[in-house]
Amino acid sequence: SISFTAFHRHAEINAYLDELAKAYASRVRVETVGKSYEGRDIKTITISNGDGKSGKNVIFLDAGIHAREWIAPAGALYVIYQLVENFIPNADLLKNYEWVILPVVNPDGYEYTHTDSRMWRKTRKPAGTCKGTDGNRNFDFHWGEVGASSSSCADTYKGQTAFSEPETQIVRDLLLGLTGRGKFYLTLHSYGNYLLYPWGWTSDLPSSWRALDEVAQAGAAAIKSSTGTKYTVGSSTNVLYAAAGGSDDYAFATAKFPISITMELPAGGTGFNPSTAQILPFVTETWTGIKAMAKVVLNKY
Ligand code: 0X9
Ligand code: ZN
Repeated sequence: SISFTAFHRHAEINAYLDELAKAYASRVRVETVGKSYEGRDIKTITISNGDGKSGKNVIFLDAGIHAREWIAPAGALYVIYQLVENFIPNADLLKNYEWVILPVVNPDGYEYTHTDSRMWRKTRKPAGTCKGTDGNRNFDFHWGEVGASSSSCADTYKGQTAFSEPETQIVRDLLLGLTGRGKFYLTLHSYGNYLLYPWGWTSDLPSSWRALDEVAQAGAAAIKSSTGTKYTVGSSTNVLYAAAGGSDDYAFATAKFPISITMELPAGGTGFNPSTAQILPFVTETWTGIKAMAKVVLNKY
């Protein structure tokens, strides 16, 4: 098991996934899907109900593309913990769906925020005079058109090319591999209590925006009634800002996930650094919202 009273290092997170793969071999598969720039193993966990049926629809969840947003990987771990170690009450969520979860997209940056610089956001690959690319500006959909910097020293650096980073290539390949089966892409960030859907690159709404809005509103309503926490729902551009090259737009437009949502978890009054006492309440209410969104998706697709 894993605790929700501390933020865990990347090696501990990978060890937890491997432990689950051993202990729950019939329902869990852990794969090393590639390596980060600095050579860390990037792992996914695929969770099923163990009925042996293949080709089910998929919910794909990732977190930690932004290094300093520590509550996001914690939220992904809580989803894993619930679906695997608390399977019976959550069995409906796995009846016709598999969940593929990548809890730390950017382990080099995540580790760097633990060892050197708490507010680091980007990957760690050298680029020009500075290090690191904003993974959420590096996807090849309207790449670099808006809300992204061309300066390698900026926090929102778009990268030397689209998909210049091994970490975004890994997410790209996972998403494209799920085209057709992939119905819900959810990417966890912090902070600000937002449930955001495409587009992030234009203020126009996609033609299917009502379906996106229905899912996001269900998440916000469930959280509101559980803890009173308010989430703002809308398109990324319209409720936050325009920023192209995000994983959410790519999953929606290119990998054809019909539902694609960015969830910005709460700050806890301390921005990217909630206290360890806030981890469990935050991830618990996040899970309430994720379950509500997943239920809409699995009834719809
Ligand atoms: O700017 C971002 O990448 C996200 N906010 S954060 O504070 N976590 O950095 C929002 C991304 C919304 N999606 C797109 N703009 N595509
Ligand atoms: Zn972020």
